[in-house]
Amino acid sequence: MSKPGATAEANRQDPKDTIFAKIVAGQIPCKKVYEDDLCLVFDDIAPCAPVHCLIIPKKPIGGVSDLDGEEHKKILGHMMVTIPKVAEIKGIDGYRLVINEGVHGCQSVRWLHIHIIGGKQLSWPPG
Ligand code: D5M
Repeated sequence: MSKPGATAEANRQDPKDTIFAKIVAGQIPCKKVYEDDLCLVFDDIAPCAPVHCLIIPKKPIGGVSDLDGEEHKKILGHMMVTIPKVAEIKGIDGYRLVINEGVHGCQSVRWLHIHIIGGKQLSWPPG
């Protein structure tokens, strides 16, 4: 089943024109969970579990298929080591990380983000 918004048009968007660019710029509000120089974490607007956050880089990166080079390695590594801090803030000790990439991956916002999903017993496979 496809997801509303995960369209070819959305996935052609320049990351700088996405809603997450506006969140990073402080032009629209978010429920902030954590922030530092490289990344921002906020609650997903449409949570699929009791805890559902998004961790995003502050620099515009469209998605996994745009990753390249040392700066991106640093940013992604930093995001990964930030995730346990987010889990601690949210009080969860088990969770799932999801990155949707492109139309077939159901990505709807073309700014790289990792979903952090938890706060309940999750099932597998995700489908
Ligand atoms: O995930 C994109 C996610 O972004 C989706 O779960 C909804 C969420 N979203 C969209 N707009 C907002 C705002 N304004 N605040 C918080 N969360 C938002 P994807 O994997 O691209 O489908």
